Amino acid sequence: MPIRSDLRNVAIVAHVDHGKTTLVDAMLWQSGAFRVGQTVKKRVLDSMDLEREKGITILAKNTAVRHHLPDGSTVTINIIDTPGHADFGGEVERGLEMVDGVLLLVDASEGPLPQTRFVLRKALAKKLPIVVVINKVDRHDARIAEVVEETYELFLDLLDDDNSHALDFPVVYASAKAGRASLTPPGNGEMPDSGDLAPLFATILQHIPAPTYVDGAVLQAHVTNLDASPYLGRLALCRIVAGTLRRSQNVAWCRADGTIRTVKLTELLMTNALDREPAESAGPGDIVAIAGIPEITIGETLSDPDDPRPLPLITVDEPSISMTIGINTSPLAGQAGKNLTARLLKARLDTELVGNVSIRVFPTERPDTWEVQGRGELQLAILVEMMRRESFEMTVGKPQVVTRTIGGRIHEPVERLTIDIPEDFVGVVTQLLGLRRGRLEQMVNHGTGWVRMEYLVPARGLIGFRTEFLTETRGTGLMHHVFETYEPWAGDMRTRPTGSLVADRSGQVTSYALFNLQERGTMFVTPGIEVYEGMIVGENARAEDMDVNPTKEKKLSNVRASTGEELERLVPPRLMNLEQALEFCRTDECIEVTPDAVRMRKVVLVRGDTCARPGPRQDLTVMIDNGEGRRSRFVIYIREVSTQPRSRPCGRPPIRVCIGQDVLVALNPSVPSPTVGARDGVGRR
Ligand SMILES: Nc1nc2c(ncn2[C@@H]2O[C@H](COP(=O)(O)OP(=O)(O)OP(=O)(O)O)[C@@H](O)[C@H]2O)c(=O)[nH]1
Ligand SMILES: [Mg+2]
Repeated sequence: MPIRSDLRNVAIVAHVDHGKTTLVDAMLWQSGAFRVGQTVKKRVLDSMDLEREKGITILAKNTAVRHHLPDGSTVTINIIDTPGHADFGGEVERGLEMVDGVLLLVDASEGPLPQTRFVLRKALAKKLPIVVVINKVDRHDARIAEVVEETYELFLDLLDDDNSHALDFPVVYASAKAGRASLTPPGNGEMPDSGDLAPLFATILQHIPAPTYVDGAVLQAHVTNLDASPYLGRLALCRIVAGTLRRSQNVAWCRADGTIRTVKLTELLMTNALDREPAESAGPGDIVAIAGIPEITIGETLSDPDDPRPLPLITVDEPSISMTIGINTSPLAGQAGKNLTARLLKARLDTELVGNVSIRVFPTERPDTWEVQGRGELQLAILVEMMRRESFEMTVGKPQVVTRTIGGRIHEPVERLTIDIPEDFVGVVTQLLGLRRGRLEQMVNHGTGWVRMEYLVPARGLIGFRTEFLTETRGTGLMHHVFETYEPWAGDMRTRPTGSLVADRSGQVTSYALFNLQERGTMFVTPGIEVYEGMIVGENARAEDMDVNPTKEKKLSNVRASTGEELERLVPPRLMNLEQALEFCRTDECIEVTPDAVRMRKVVLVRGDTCARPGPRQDLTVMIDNGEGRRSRFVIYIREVSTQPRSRPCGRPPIRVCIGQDVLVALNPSVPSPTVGARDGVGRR
């Protein structure tokens, strides 16, 4: 078969922060993409605002470097930079569709971590050749030989007999930051012996195969990513699998739903460093961007109109976390954002679906709320954050795991969690994870005072775990997790041990009220801000919720007193960002997100002591009194309602309710306790 010896397509994959984007920078510099002295931002491919803010890659991006060989010829290397965070794993899976080999980066100090395992598994499943790059060899705590050993072990763990040849992977040692690489291991913390990345380029050319093709084959181009240009509209990024694609050509657009239409391309672009440049034609193996088909989506194929041959659609792992996104229903709605209606919200979620293959959107019982499923909390939080910046206002529900019924039993997602902590904290962390039904898989003591533990934990247990983990390890612990498998429902699990302080009226927070309330727990609000009934203003030190009045004013009297002392003693509030709020809230709580505020609130805001009239599938919040004055708030969702005639004057039929996921309680109105009072405002006595 003929090959495109002037071309290589390679993806860079790794765990988060192991230096992928930095390595792409170094490769661009070395190949002369920038002028000497030109100011180029660090991690130039992380071009989105949120990416620069958070310092992580969110979307996979491609670039092309021209590598000059000693004989004067040039090889184009298309590089796909992928995100390392587990929540964006869908981007990696898609990126692998475009390439013929991968660079697997491993941090010389941290070694392989959960996402290294995930991406390696995906690359091996596609039978892609792998070049291992041990990066950051300059780190003072580098342990190069051990990390190479651990990488071999990871390969052994993931390989089966028929692909054991993948063990012969080449290893390159690099410092992406310094733009240097070598084929022999440098000393720990020292620089690679070569002054530049030449050994890395040589290894890529030698080990990553050039694309092959069949002469005269029918055109097949696979759409693997989308982008937009202000002038050309939607761009589809395609890998040409076979044949030749020409500018302004008519192609058969083989759609995801099976239909085929002939369309005319308006533009054909090829990447050069950071720019896309117009091209006349592109051949097999090339990665191109095309314009002219506004509704094209990922996974579709462009083919020959006379003989269309669609390629298989791209499949990625199923989502494991879901949350609801609906219009803002709080009393303060409409004050900050411009996009408020359900129609706009739905349209925005639909656009997200087009470019983001790893999320799903489903309708709920409410016409103004949708269930959005994704890979993890961060992915969903980023979506909400982006919408917020586009002037949307929303109500966001607590993240939940996506369960599945397998063989008649409910199964839940389980994550592989890797933790690095100082030895002293092994006890507390074991205890924390025990409560969350974690199973210890492996524990390694590096002998440096740090311990690495590997757990399998139900994903449910990790929602809200990070804050507690950081508190318990005094901020020193590191944790990473990635989806592993589905397992039978593990049973009940303890969630947040504390209750909420809930505002019982609307108004402005006063420092006088806060001064009295701060003894009860941690406050989330500062004096002067607007609150409403049902809004969460703090965390109660006790387990139950408490209604409080944060707007109380000091009674004025004729006696002069200094208030200065009180102001000084006001404890600074804990101001929560979106991710912290998502971790904090419980099932009967949700979050109001507007362009300028994140407020936590109860799902049902107004408390009324009314009798419940259960309608079909109606959620309600009840207060259950334990008889000693302690009241707990539950959200109940009615699974079954008896159809008995209403004989009693109160007309309360016995209802079977399901609290949370799996506790079934029969509430019989003839039994005086527990007292049930609904907060949903229906069915007044
Ligand atoms: N000491 C040292 N630091 C490095 C090296 N390469 C990258 N870093 C640092 O590692 C951090 C993460 O680098 P990135 O390039 O953003 O990592 P990434 O793999 O692209 O991260 P994600 O895309 O978020 O997964 C940055 O602070 C870099 O400066 C290296 O060779 N040596
Ligand atoms: Mg990156």
